[in-house]
Amino acid sequence: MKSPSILVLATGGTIAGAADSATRHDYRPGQIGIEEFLERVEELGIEARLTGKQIANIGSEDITPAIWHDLHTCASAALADPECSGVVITHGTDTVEETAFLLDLTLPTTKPVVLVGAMRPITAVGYDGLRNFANAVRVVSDPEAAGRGVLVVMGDRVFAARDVRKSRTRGTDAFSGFPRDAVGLVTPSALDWFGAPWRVAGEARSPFRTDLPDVPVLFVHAAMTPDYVDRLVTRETRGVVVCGVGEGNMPEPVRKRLVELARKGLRVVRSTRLAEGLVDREPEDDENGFVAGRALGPAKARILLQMLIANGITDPGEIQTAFDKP
Ligand code: DAS
Repeated sequence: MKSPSILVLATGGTIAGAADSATRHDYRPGQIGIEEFLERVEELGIEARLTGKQIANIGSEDITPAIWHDLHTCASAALADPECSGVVITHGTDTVEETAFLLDLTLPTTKPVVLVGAMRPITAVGYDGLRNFANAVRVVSDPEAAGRGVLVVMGDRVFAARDVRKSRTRGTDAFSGFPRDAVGLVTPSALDWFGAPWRVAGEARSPFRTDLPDVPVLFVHAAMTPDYVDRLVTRETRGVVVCGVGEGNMPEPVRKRLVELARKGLRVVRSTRLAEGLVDREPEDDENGFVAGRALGPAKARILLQMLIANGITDPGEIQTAFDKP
């Protein structure tokens, strides 16, 4: 059987990061290029044809819509190429969930696309990047991976883009998922899926856009006053994601201010600052003109709201339908 042909798009992060010593805490992300990385991978004896392309070499805290555009363009071309089996994207772990979710919304699901990173730089004792990468190749090589949307592989676990979240600052088990935890378990030689593919339709959920509107996140805390809203919302702002307390709650004066703005056309999505849990619709949302973020945390809720507004979807009911979709 012909070995799979995989495009590897590199963006930097700790998986390509290095320090001056094996035991120092501080290091620099994005220090080696994709060619050098793939030379190291070659020593693993992976049975796949890997072609590398450097898209960026940054810490993922510096990711931009321009980088998302390049990733989307290259991944789309690869997915349309009959010779290509799928795409692996190397990425910093800090914002990998945002890039994965954005691509999950905007790429077709006909072939696997997997994002992968590392929690420890190349020079560190116990570098996890090569194992995570070998696992990612194992996932992309599996025909059963198609139809599961964009995936993230970290710490021998496979997560769906919509569920995945970086939930710890350190350690190789830094990722979790909500509402589903891992959808598969992987090692370089074994892969087990929990359940059947769920995105069988194949087409992208949303056209890709780079002209994303200003949609800030309002982090709610005790003793918050409405002037926080006024400092955040400018004339250009089209939506606000409320990173609320509990089930998307906020102080009454803040709610009142947001209702005034919602009546003038600002789109308001309620999410939660908690690590897990649904934010469901409440009867007042109709009256307020608000949208419930459901299972999406604030970072992903922001991306979905931006993508919807950029594509001309501004009716709160239609926005709610997009948030309700699993
Ligand atoms: N520096 C961070 C980043 O690039 C951390 C990481 O990759 O783990 O996201």
